[in-house]
This record gives sequence, C-alpha cells and structure tokens, in this order.
Amino acid sequence: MSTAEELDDVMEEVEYTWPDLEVDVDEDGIARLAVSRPDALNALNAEVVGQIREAIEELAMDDAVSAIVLTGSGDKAFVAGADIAEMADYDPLDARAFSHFGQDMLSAIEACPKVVIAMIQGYALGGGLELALACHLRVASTTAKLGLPEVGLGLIPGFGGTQRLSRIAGPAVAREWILTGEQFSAEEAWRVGVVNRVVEPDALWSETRGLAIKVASRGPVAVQAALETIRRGLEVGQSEGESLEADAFGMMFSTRDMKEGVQAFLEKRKPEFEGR
Ligand code: DAK
Repeated sequence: MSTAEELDDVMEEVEYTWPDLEVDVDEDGIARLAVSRPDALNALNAEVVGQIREAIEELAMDDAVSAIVLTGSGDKAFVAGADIAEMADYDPLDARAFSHFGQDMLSAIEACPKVVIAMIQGYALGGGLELALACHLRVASTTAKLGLPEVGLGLIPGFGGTQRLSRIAGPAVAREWILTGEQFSAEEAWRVGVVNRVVEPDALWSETRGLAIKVASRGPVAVQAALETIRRGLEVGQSEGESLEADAFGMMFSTRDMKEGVQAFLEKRKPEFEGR
C-alpha cells in the first residue's frame, strides 16, 4: 500500500470529536453542529466556547462540508446562555478574557466562508441568542423562546448582543429586548426580523437543511464573496461598502464558476459549480 493510500485510510477514519459537541456531516455535505451540555441546557462555559471555535474552523476547511447548521442538542434549548455557575466566580480580568474568547469564537462563525445557519428550538437566551445572532441565518421552531435577560442578572450582553441585535433588528428593538430582559416568542422574533423563518417543531430540521442545501447549490465562491461583502460592509459607511461590493463583483469575473453560471443560463441547463 502506498503512503498516499495509507494517508487516505487514516483521513477516512478521522472523526470529529469534541466532548461537548455533536458533529455529523450528511451525504449532501450539510454539517450539523450541536452544543450538548444536557445538564445545563447547553449553556456556554469557556471549554465549550473553545470547542465551537475549533469545530467551525475545521468544518470551514473540510471540502466535504458545504454548509453548517449550528444548534443545541435536545428539544428544550438551543443554548440557555453563558454558564452562570462558571461566571459567578469570575473577577473582572477573567470576565474580560472570557469576553475576548467569546468574541473570537463568534467572529470565526461570522467570517466562516460557508453559510452557518442557527437552528433554534426551545430557549435561546443571553449568550445563546448572541451565538445565534452571529450566524448568517436563523430558523426557529414555534417552541423557541428568545431573549437577552442579562440586565436581570446585573449584567449586559457580553458576546456582541448590544451591537448585533441593533444591526439586525434596529436600535428600538434592541433597546426593548435588552432593557426588559423579557423572553420573546419565535413569531415575535420573526416579526421584528431577528429570525428568518419560523416552522413547526417537526419540520425544523428539514426546513433548515433545505435552506442550507439551497445556499450550498449556488456558486460557492459567490456565496463566500457575498457573505464577506455584507459582513465587512456593515462595519463601514455606504460609499466604502459600495467600493467593497464593486471589488468583489469584479473579482467574480475571474472565476470559472461565473463563466459556468452564465453559460449554463444561456444553454438553459443547471450550472455545475467547482468552487473555483
Ligand atoms: N447556566 C448554567 N446552568 C444553567 C443555565 C445557564 N445559563 N440555564 C439553565 N441551567 C441549568 C439549571 O441550573 C438547571 O440545573 P440543575 O438545577 O438541574 O442542576 C438545568 O440547567 C435545567 O434548568 P432549569 O431547572 O432552570 O429549567 P427550567 O425549565 O425551570 O427553566 C430556563 C429554563 C431557561 C428559563 C432557566 O433555566 C433559566 O432562566 N436559565 C438561565 C437563563 C439565562 O438567564 N440566561 C442568560 C445567562 S447570562 C460575557 C459574555 C456573555 C455573557 C456574559 C458575560 N462576558 C464577555 C464576560 C452572557 C451572559 C448570559 O448569557
């Protein structure tokens, strides 16, 4: 057996193993990444924050993966927030370090070149909602309860919630959600633009997977460029954003995918994208 064959054998045996995550990739390249801390409603401690970051970075580089669905294990919670028990003993320096650690993980999600969709069932509270807000799209079950209850704990959102919720749903909604600390239904979250879709619990996986497959069927380089242009555009003014868009638009004309997409349209057939 050649070294290359041996390496292939080893690669095939590699499985994703993080103790607090369930990770699987289906035949369509849709990865399901579920936070699994059943004793704490999937709350985020420092350990699991690090695991999510590693998993996202590995899935982003895995050619067998075309889109990522991020969720919580079980029916009761997506993620019920940062781990309150762990946080109770933090001093200000610990809290600052945890904040940077969390922000790095959320930035890895936001900058992921493949679409990351939050699939929300049950509670998405505090750091859990902030995790969902860093994903590119959100699909919620009718059973979901979403909110930023931090002010009730004498805290404010620390994983970008004050910034991302304002950008996604506007400052009026962000103020109401953050200042009241209330839990909102999936329907209300959809009405104000916090989630993209609301579906019955038994359709949650098929609807979310269908959305992931749809995005994954588009030109991968174009999807990546669109994600990056939207993300970077939100951080700059309109004219600088338009300049980013023009550069990315121009870059598409150097891709084989663009030529294939246009040719397929003209020949009235489905495009076969290579991601190049
Ligand atoms: N942390 C730790 N454990 C949690 C938890 C959490 N966030 N949420 C639930 N649990 C645990 C409960 O303690 C309980 O454990 P046992 O008593 O069984 O050992 C178990 O999960 C089941 O929960 P409950 O018994 O409470 O279940 P219920 O159905 O009665 O209530 C609930 C469900 C979701 C309404 C309730 O569990 C709840 O209110 N949970 C807390 C929700 C919350 O307040 N979340 C926001 C946390 S604050 C920062 C960055 C970010 C943040 C902070 C700082 N820095 C940068 C420093 C973010 C802060 C937050 O997320």
